Amino acid sequence: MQTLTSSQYFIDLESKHGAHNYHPLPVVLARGEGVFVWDVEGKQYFDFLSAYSAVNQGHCHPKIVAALKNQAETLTLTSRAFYNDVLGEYEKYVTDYFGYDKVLPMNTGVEGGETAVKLCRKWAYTKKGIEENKAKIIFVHGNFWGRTLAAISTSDDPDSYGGFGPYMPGFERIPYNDLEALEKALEDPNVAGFMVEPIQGEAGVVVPDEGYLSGAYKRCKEKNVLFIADEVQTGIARTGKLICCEHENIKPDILILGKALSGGVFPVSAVLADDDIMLCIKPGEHGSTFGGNPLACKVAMAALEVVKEENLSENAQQLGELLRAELRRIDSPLIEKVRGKGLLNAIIINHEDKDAAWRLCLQLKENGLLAKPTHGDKIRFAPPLVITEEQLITCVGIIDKTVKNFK
Ligand code: IF1
Repeated sequence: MQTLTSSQYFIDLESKHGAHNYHPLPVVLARGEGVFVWDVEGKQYFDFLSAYSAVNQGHCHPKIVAALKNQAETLTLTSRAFYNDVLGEYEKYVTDYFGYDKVLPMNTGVEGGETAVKLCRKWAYTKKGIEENKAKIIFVHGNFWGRTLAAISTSDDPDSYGGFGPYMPGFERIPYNDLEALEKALEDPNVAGFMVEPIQGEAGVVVPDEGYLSGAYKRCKEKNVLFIADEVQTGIARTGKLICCEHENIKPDILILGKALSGGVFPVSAVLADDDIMLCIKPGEHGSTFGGNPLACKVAMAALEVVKEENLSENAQQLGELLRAELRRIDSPLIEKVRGKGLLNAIIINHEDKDAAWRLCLQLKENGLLAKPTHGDKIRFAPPLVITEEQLITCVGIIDKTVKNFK
């Protein structure tokens, strides 16, 4: 009888005891450091997914792990029933860092989105004077902001919303990257907010036209509608700026952060806004057990310090340009398009076999690079922002070789 490889052992365990709500690439990871991860058989890989842009600072960054360890031995959770000596320090740090009056700390990205939606509705009724329960928030086709019932109620992806109805009312969807469609939607006086990813991650790294974000922001301001930026995936230096909206010099009315806010060490998300919006939520109207816990706060401050100390935005900007240029030089009909900003990139695969992107990822894995397709024919290439030019060139070599040998 063939002995089980330890990878197969772990895959079988998950299949037997875990919900089947994912279809992972068949690799079992046991260790991560910087741009590298190792599987249980000890094979090393370049991580070109970065846990969907949660480990921008690289796996197990020593400074962030040290902050976690330190606080873990001191005070991990007080709940918000009491004060503690970390939350206020973090709130000052993160609001200064991003330039807002206030932060509402949460845990996961989707909780950040839910918080932003509630805040927008609250502002609509208490400040804009929209009739109670009539507030509308505009989303765009192809959006993805998580798996809660509100998040899937705005989705046009059957895999996301199918079989989970009934859906939450008060949401409208318009085409992405279409200012005319937004203008038309904004004619409705009950519109309170427009929530958008500056680059659509899950949809396959869809980059809107230059000027779309600033045009959308301007139109929202003209109609006293809140511009809500979901920067859970594009934020924290991923696209070559601290937040992606910076590429068009706009400051979102509500900014949602998650993922790399903690460097992938702990679930940390945040909603930032100025007082006229944030103070619409009163004591007891929103929160969460772990929201703003001392452990999360210390980890997030360390993760944000690393972004500045290691110039991760600049690195993402420069190496992103290099990566796209090098990918575009690969001479293969398999690569139909290369797109992205900073180190959030994707290639679109051109092949009659609908599983080509998946099979290419399996071969990339064999060649020591981990990536995963999104929406069938797109493969996201998003390494940790600490990658060096030399490592990036090595990875381009792996991608080139794999594409050239692909059957
Ligand atoms: C999974 C996708 C990416 C996000 C944006 C909010 C959230 C996400 C722009 C919610 C989360 C994650 C979810 C994760 C895989 C990953 C993902 F493929 F699911 F769609 F990145 F594209 N806004 N995206 O991308 O944050 O609640 O997950 O912390 O496995 O579902 P979360």
